[in-house]
Amino acid sequence: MINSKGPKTHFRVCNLCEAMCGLAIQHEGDQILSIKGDEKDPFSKGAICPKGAMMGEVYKDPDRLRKPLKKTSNGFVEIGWEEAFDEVANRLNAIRSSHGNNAVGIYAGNPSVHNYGTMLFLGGLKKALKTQNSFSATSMDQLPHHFAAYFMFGSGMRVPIPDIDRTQYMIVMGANPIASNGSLMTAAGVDKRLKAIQKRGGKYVVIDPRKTETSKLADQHIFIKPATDVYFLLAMMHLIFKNNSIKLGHLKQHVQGLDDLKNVAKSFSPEKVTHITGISVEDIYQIIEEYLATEKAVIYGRMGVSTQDHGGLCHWLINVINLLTGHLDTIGGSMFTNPAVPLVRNKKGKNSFDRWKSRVRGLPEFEGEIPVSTLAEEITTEGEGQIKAMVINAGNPVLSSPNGSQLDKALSQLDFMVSIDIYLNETSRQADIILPPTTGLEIDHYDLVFHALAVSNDAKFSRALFQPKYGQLHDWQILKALTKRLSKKKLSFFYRISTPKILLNLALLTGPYGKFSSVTNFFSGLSLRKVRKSVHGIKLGPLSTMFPEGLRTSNKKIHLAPELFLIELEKLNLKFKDSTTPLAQNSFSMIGRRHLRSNNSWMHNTEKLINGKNRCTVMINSNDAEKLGIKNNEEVLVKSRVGSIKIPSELTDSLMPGVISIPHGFGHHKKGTQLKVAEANAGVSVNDITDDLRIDALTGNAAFSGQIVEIVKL
Ligand SMILES: Nc1nc2c(c(=O)[nH]1)N[C@H]1C(S)=C(S)[C@@H](COP(=O)(O)OP(=O)(O)OC[C@H]3O[C@@H](n4cnc5c(=O)[nH]c(N)nc54)[C@H](O)[C@@H]3O)O[C@H]1N2
Ligand SMILES: Nc1nc2c(c(=O)[nH]1)N[C@H]1C(S)=C(S)[C@@H](COP(=O)(O)OP(=O)(O)OC[C@H]3O[C@@H](n4cnc5c(=O)[nH]c(N)nc54)[C@H](O)[C@@H]3O)O[C@H]1N2
Ligand code: SF4
Ligand SMILES: [Mo]
Repeated sequence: MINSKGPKTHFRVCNLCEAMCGLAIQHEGDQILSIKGDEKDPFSKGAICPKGAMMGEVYKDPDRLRKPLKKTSNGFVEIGWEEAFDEVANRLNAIRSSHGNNAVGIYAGNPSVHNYGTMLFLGGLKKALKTQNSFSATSMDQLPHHFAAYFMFGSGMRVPIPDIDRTQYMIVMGANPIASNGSLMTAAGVDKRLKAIQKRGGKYVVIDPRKTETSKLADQHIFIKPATDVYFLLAMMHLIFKNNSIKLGHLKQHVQGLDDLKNVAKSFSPEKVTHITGISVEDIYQIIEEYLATEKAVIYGRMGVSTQDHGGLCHWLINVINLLTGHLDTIGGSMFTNPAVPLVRNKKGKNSFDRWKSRVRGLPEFEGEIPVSTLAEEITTEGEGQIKAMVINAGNPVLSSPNGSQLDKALSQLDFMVSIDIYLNETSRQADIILPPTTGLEIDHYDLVFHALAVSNDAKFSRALFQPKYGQLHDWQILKALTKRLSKKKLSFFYRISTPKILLNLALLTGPYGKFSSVTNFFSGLSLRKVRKSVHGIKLGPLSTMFPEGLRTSNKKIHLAPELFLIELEKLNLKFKDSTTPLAQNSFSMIGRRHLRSNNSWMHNTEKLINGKNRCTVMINSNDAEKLGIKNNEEVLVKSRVGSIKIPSELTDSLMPGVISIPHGFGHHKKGTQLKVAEANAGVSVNDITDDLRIDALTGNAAFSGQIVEIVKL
């Protein structure tokens, strides 16, 4: 609550990315005077990045929507909330009655997981919709992590996190935490944490096709050809078995499938994989020797090894290698969190794989969702179960999903679309109704997801700094209002009275730190009241050993060699040649990149953040550019099967020869949006050339990295 008498400091956590930085916000009334890192936050210790400092800009942004919009023949007009909810419910219910439940699809974008209200109330809406056509950003992001966790440990949320604060040797593959601030490794101030490894005499090594911000500070950087990590990991496993370096430690009695693993890596010696990966035999031996010789060591793989052809195999192999060598569930290795609100429930989860398939391409469902790469075809392919309407929650898939321009066209063909979004942007412009929630400084917050993916166990609750104006509603209130209107069953009394705070309190009380006393019949321990009182956050302790108790497989064993993974590996084995055909001179393998001053597709509206140099460029290795006669900052055409974009070049020596890099989230020039992004910063969308047919065959995850594209000098 704000009190306008004199400056005050409000403490909260930044929910823009995964890092969970504590913020200290000085304000007078609703004037923000400064936003700094909260030095007293025991987790983030004062860390902040330029995005967190811009939360006030998002709050004030005049382009942000405050009232529901309805599309008319004269463009969008403001309408009241009740009218908007009724219109959405009537249209969706009519479509469901004539075409069935699957005719309504739902997509949840990235900010959904950064909002506890959405996390607690989106499930209800999905249940009410009863559709098999549920999509999210997960299947163009971290799906392989969940997939490997589900098949190996029995729960998709039992995802191992690198114990960065205690490790002595960290292999970073396909992640650039110094720009991204870390992912599936919530670690505010990650730069300091990486430097601390070096200060205590350890090392960190980066394996990446680009010498990134993270690589530049590393002890060693090794180039790898995009999407060939699986071969490097197989070579590691090959040597582990060959040298008999298996150390199962406390997990010895709790694994199955060790014998099945023995043979799989036989044909992948370092000598055999060197050409395909571009990593020298010496480098492969050196990395493996150092990793094996260090007691506290860990392999950490992220985006670059997730969104590529073999993302599923990569994350499985990373877990397997960490485990076989005594680096899983051990201090300084890859560990598991014990958050105050557990996402892994006590009982073994229900079967969550292949209960249905996507209609057109036949891809299996995983944890209730089908891959987002199939969304456009599910809308445009006629037949029973065709998607006729979409609910899009906090997502901008026109810019973020592969072959975004195809999806843009598909969305325009829908009978009805509703977006729950704070902007009229590239995706929501296709909606018939836009429902704009509060965001950022206007919401209470508790990181349900990222406490569960953090490098230590902590709890922190943030109160809203500003109360909603203009009759705005929170995300959860919008979701609840829609659920009430769309549910065919009578909703329980508890659901009707529940709020995020009630649910959070209950989850904390029944969680591992909330104690129930059978004497007093009362809960003691951690409650929402206690967490709220500690405005800087509460430390609950370091990561600790979780297995075998933490296993959720039915036989309480770790499944080292799940059948699906072995079958996929066998296919890889059959295709494997230890050489690659050289690419034509103007063909390149494409990767992405993130910049500290941008956040996927939607913070480009914050002028102060994005101003300055145009960051939407195609980076090309200087020698490659010279061969093609391309100069720095020259507009070139980049072409793929699905389309082409014109984009300025940025010559660099930081890219591996034969590789180009283009960031995603740009392309803000589309007609019909209400954004003020300056022309110079609007850029183009790389996802107009990424191919929706390129997926990781095992998981269905989008394969952005390693797509072959052509560069044409104009
Ligand atoms: N080529 C390529 N494509 C990629 C990636 C890549 O590396 N390369 N990365 C992928 C990854 S990892 C991800 S996570 C996806 C992201 O994909 P998306 O989630 O589809 O895209 P975002 O850019 O995060 O868009 C978020 C949307 O939510 C809205 N929003 C912001 N805050 C709120 C809020 O509080 N409430 C509501 N209701 N809406 C809000 C924004 O206005 C915006 O429209 O992109 C993926 N796409
Ligand atoms: N500033 C900023 N921070 C963000 C975001 C943002 O847009 N901007 N987005 C947030 C989101 S949604 C996510 S998911 C996280 C992602 O966080 P990270 O996982 O750290 O993702 P990236 O920064 O994209 O780093 C991926 C790295 O993989 C490398 N790479 C690409 N292909 C390959 C390959 O085939 N093999 C190997 N070994 N490496 C490869 C790239 O060069 C790049 O350095 O970041 C989050 N944080
Ligand atoms: S690193 Fe992430 S959590 Fe920290 S201030 Fe920046 S955007 Fe916010
Ligand atoms: Mo992401």
